[in-house]
Amino acid sequence: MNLTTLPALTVLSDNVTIVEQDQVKIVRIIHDKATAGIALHGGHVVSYQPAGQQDLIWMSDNAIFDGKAALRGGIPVCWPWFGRIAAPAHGFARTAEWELVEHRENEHGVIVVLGLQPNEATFSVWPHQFSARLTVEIGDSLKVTLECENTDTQPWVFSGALHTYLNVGDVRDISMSGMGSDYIDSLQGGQLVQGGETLTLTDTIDRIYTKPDALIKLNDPKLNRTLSIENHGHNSAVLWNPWQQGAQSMSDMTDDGYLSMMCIESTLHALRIEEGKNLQPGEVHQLITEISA
Ligand code: TA6
Repeated sequence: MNLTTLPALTVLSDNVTIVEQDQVKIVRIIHDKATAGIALHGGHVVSYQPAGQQDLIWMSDNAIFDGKAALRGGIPVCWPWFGRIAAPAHGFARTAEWELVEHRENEHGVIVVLGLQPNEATFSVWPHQFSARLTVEIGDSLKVTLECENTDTQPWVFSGALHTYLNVGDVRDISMSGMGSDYIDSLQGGQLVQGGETLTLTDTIDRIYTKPDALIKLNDPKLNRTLSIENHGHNSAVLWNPWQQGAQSMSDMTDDGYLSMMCIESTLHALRIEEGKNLQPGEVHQLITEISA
């Protein structure tokens, strides 16, 4: 996503400005190392472009920036659950309004921290006290840390994902490794399957890899680069591409949008809401993804 042409609404520092795409405010970072954008709507990274590279992050040409819908593309923050095990799908964090908490910069890059606190809307779908922080480190790599703290007096359970849409030259040409061989196939009713160690694609995929390495690699011959995706605090890696039929069914994706994206997600997966990770009062969990070319 090209953010450089948007006029600055607020200048926060030499490297950090606030811009607006339709109804969505975006923290824009322009630094010698990289340009990037993080929407306050959803705490959603919409772009990360290291100097001299094409964007590592894919955004749909038809993404809806109305300040209500979840953005199609970028890094949706799925929390406090992943998937359709409760409503709304993928939790409320990706459609909530996050607050800019702080920004810092030096010659190595910029760090932006957003925060999300409970309110009436979150409480109506998930009656728990929490504090969430999203730390986005922009430099030679993009590191995103979702930290959630149980500020309640009772334990609660959660799941989630950093649902990264990676920008690729042609999804039919890429190969991936490091996701392991065992996966739950969401397209086959949750069947457990054992696949190969390297993956190439010819059709739609929606898989929860249950024993991924910390480092997943995506080789992209068309863009002549290899992406590294290093995840922590997860229990699985979800790989998703809707392919043509899926893209056609989504109003916020162009029919051929699936060709230039691949989702590799740092995921804390749970089959049922009550099977999520338990967090005691005062306890903190970090879910991390770090992406570089
Ligand atoms: O992470 C994969 C997935 O859960 C798929 O099942 C697919 O539906 C995708 O996320 C997108 O979900 P969304 O709610 O953003 O349309």
